[in-house]
Amino acid sequence: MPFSKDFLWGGATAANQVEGGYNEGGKGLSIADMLTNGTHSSPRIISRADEEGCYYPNRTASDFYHHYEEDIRLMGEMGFRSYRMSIAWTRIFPTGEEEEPNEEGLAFYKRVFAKLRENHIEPVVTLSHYEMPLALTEKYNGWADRRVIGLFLRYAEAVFRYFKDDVRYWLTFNEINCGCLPLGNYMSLGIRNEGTRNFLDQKDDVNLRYQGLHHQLVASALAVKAGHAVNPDFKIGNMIAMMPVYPLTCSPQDMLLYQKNWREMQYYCGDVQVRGSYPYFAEKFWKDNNICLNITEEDRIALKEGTVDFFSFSYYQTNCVTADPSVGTVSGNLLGGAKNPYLQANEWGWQIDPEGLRFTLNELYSRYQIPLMIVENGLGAKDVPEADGTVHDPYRIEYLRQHIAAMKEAVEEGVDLMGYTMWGCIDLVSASTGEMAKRYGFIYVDSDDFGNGTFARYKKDSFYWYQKVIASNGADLD
Ligand code: BGP
Repeated sequence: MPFSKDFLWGGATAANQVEGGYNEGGKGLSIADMLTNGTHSSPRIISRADEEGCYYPNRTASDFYHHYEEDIRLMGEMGFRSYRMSIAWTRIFPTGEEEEPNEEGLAFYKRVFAKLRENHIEPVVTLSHYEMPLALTEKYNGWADRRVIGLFLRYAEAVFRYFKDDVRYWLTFNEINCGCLPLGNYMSLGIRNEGTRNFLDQKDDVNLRYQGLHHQLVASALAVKAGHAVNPDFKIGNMIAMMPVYPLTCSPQDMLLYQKNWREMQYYCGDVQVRGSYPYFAEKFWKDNNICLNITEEDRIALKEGTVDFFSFSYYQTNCVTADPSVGTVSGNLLGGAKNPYLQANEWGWQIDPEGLRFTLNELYSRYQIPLMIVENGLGAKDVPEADGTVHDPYRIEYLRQHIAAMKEAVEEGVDLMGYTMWGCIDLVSASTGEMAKRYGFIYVDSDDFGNGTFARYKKDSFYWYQKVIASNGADLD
């Protein structure tokens, strides 16, 4: 078998999309708590005040906060060896500026980690997954302000110390390269420029955004260093949204566009986090885009000293790039692109491409030569439960089967892959649309887009399928 016997098979979620309990246990408001629900055709609204007639789905989410024991037991039943989750910064430092951490928040995660241990599941913990304290957005305009680096470190060090013996695998920022896109202003960087309301169409100050991203990259590096000082056995990774593109044709123009996209979207952040400095093409990129960054000597040292132990990424789909403006477009995770005539898309227009995962694994491994981990991959679909709660989801099984088969090929080719955590292992709120109806889980949660339902959990067909995959260590994909 290509997979090692300790391969980290599992699932992934994020606090803001699964926990709920947004005002319990001393938790402060996060930026995700201020997002209304939307759909594929009507965007989420970023709203400072609670607006009449609006629903804020992340506040209730899947109510993991009250169901974590049952949820982890179900993960254990599937045979999970790992569970990628995030800690909500606002449960530990409600406004981000308290001197001492919130004991109740620490205690909640302590119970979660104990339950995981009981079920022989290794936590893989993201420090920041799209939910910084709202207070930091309001006071500092999020990561635009350098002072947020220190506040983040205070939080990171508190959880590193407190969970020193509970967690071994950490990720710093979820999809940090989301800051390379205007969409990343609010969701990833907590920046809300005057006049922004529409989540998909934000006011953008490109210079401020890249400065904010620089602050995050420095904070990530400082956190890696701080984590290793707390426990030298910690394995700390980065997390990149892989949004691979192909040239639509073999025209040299398309080929150059393809290379430009890989540099600016896929490699810009990873190069800093793995190699410890900005890549050679950054200077020209900044110049072309009128970006003038404040990078101090201390920043450069921090980046050098805080390189990651492993490289983790999300992968859902691929797109094409072309110099021909008449070609039709499709959506994608964070970024859409030109339609690929060889691929089918899901209901939200994301093009399904298992071979692209094999390609991506090889590209990343040949560039970085450090262990890789796939920490998000999965299919969002509208599941229709039977009267007794059973869900037949052959489409999900097929998607996962093909992606795991592609991953296996890459491992056979020599890629060093540590693990695979399927995204949204339990149904949760979609980040892009705020819908519950865009379901990813092996476990169905009885709740609709407005939080109506019993929140009872049901096993889908894919639950039993994944159980077999893990038990056979990836040999049985039928
Ligand atoms: C990634 C995010 C996740 C998750 C996933 C699926 O970009 O890291 O938080 O939500 O995409 O996207 P969506 O929820 O929009 O379907």
